[in-house]
Amino acid sequence: MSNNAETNEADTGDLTDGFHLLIDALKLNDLNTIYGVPGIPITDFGRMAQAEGIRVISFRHEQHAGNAATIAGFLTQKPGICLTVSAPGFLNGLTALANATTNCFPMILISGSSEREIVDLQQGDYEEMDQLAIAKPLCKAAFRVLHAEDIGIAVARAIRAACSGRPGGVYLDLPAKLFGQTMNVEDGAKSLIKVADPAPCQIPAPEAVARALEILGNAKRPLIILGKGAAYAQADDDIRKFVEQSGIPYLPMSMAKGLLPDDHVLSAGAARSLALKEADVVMLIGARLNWLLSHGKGKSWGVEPKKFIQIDIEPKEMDSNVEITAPIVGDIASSVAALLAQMGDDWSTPPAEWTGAIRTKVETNIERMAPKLRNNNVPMDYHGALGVIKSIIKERPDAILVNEGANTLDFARSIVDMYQPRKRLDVGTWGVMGIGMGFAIAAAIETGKPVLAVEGDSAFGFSGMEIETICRYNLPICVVVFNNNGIYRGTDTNPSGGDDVATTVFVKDARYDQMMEAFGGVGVYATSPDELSQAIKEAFASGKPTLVNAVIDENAGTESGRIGNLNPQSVVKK
Ligand code: OXT
Ligand code: ADP
Ligand code: MG
Repeated sequence: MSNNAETNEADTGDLTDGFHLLIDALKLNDLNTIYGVPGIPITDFGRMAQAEGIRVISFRHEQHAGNAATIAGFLTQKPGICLTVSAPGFLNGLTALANATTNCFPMILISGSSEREIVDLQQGDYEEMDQLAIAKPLCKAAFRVLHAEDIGIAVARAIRAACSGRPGGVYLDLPAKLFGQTMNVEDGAKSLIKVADPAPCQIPAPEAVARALEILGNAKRPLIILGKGAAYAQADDDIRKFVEQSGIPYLPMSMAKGLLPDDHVLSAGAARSLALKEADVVMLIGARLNWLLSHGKGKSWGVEPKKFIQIDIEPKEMDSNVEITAPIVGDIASSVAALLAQMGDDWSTPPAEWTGAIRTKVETNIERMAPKLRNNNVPMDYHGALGVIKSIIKERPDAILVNEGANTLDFARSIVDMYQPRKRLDVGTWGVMGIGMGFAIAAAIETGKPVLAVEGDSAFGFSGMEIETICRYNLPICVVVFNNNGIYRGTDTNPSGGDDVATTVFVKDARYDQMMEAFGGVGVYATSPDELSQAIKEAFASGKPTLVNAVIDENAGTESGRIGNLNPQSVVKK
């Protein structure tokens, strides 16, 4: 650390220091919100950032601050900033950093760290850890800054790494000593960089676009799959235009729901199995052929070989699971614009037999589900509870839906229609529990819209303490906990017959609503769909932090929701 004399001089304006250079570098790049947890060595940095007009949102645990930064990145295309203390705080933020990278969202984890000289000699410094080495494999890029004059460059590199190409997480390691280092104000200002064009367009090759259109145009049963990369790209109008002009049915991945409204005539969302099985040409736009799409092969893809077209900014994504016959490597906005430009007036929409078959299946599935959604059972089942949430989102399509759990997630995905882009935020590529409150907080802060977080009771438990954060910042968030007394179901029993409860079961009829009241928010105990509906509507109208404990039949769920098939089976019979 530099001495007090230098720090005082920094206040007079002759000198600046690491604290202020970092603040100025972030502000210069329009990064005006920080999500974090204070402590040594970044407490004063948080205070100074707040004093300088940055919004600093303090969490109860770094993982949720990190999740908030991650989803801020998805919503805004600017890297979300998470600030943590050294070693344990840094590690708490790491799950979110890795999750950001996995989901291709831009995020920067800035962590204070202990002194290099002591850490490198392993002499047992306060919170000693070689953080840079640990972060490296979990992010797109990791940088350590040792000199105040390099802060500008480091922030610029972090922004570029997070946003350009395939977006992802970046780690910035700032040893405590850096913050107090001083330099002349003018030189300091000159050392900062306003990043020009942080996510440069990647224009696809015209022949790649022509190849794709040729295959798509000749398909008998074409299908477009829209992924969260398409939602991230913010090319909403062109994507809609391309789908509509092509006349091709589309399947939205979970976080791409609402890119076109889910009740769009070309949506194949409610005919998922049929669409995947029967399509002969599949065009992926910002979606990977990972586990969520059964790697593009196997029984859910039917027997006939398919041709794949893929638009992705990451060339290495092509042929990762199956052959991609027509890769379009480029950013989605440029690629879709190029497709539209090259489509020509002679484009013929797919055979009515195909679009008709999809439509019929969609209508059958919707009709089959409709009566279940209208039930007013007590205790509620998933359909009854989500039926009212479906209606509420239809009335408030601008509201943001955060969703996690197993059954709570899977039922909500298929039941609750979305009407606008980037309004559904969920567990993403990893199926990770714990994103709930962090995502909800950032969604409220970044968009100013009402947020509805529909949470399994287990899922909620991962970030539940952050309802204090929600109350502290008085955010318009309504959390609905689907309380079925456990993970998947509340009915499991201990197979040994012993006194401990089953591994998946929680305290019966826990009152999550009272947790919210403890922090001054509104708590509601809802046993019927009508009560649930009323509680959410009141929360939206008042904008007050609310938690609705929605009592769900503990028998209603299934093991792992829709992905029970992923559980390994034992061959040992006991
Ligand atoms: O076409 P068909 O006929 O097949 O029908 C499909 C659609 O066409 C149709 N559909 C519709 N019908 C009518 N109307 C409409 N509008 C409509 N829309 C669609 O419905 C069906 C189904 O459609 P869907 O869902 O699109 O299709 P499908 O086949 O399911 O899609 C496949 C997938 C893979 C794309 C999809 O299932 C998917 O996206 N799945 C994601 C699953 C996921 O990520 N799950 C979370 C992880 S589970 C587990 O790991 C959990 N853990 C462990 C754990 C985790 N995850 N993380 C950490 C940090 N620690 C531990 C835990 C602890 S879950 C969990 C907690 C669970 O307990 P909770 O209390 O929180 O939750 P409850 O279960 O509620 O108790
Ligand atoms: P989903 O889970 O919805 O299927 P994925 O996260 O698997 O979506 O895939 C998103 C893909 O989108 C990633 O391969 C990523 O490289 C890509 N991507 C993200 N942003 C862009 C963009 N602006 N242009 C092109 N591709 C993008
Ligand atoms: Mg549950």
